[in-house]
Amino acid sequence: MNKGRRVGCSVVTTLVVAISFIYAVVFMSRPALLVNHSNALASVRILCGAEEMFRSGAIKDEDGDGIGEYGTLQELAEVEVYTSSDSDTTRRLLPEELANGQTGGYMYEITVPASPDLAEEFFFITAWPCKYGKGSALVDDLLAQHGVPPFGPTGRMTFCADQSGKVLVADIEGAKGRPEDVENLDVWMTSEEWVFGTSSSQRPAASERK
Ligand SMILES: [Ca+2]
Repeated sequence: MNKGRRVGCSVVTTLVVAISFIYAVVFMSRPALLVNHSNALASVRILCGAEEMFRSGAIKDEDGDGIGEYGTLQELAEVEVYTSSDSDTTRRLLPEELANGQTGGYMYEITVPASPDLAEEFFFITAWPCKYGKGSALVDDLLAQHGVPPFGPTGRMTFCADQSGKVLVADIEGAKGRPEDVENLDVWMTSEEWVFGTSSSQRPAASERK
């Protein structure tokens, strides 16, 4: 009788642990993924601003026409700026991890046309999750504290932006964004639509989104 009760208690304890783990994975992890998404959106915006600074400063002007070209991530990463107008101290234009193309569970890539004429007008940024899914970054954080490699996804959404400065967001199963993909209005939302949850029927027409 006692043995049966102990077995019963063991089963209940196992169930409680399992339910707690599932709860942690499904619910508590969401804020962690939201943090990754939020950081990725902010980082794409930082890169858009860095591109405008890079171009307006004509840091790269391969055709020598006085009009700057947009830069790749590596070119942006090499730029140093003064910390203030009356200081000789400089810092990198981009945070080091972002300059390396991977931070906060996301990877980053900037594409610039090879032709200087076109590189004066166009760039394309994309950020995509290192590991796609809807699960837990929080659990990975906890495991990492005990030296266990991460196993869970780091993000769900892919982000894109171009010289317009508008950031588009979509769940494309972890793929990196491509310029030809962002034409698909059924998939991509503007960052404002994504953040505020605007329904597709309220989306602006294609011409207004460009
Ligand atoms: Ca030029």
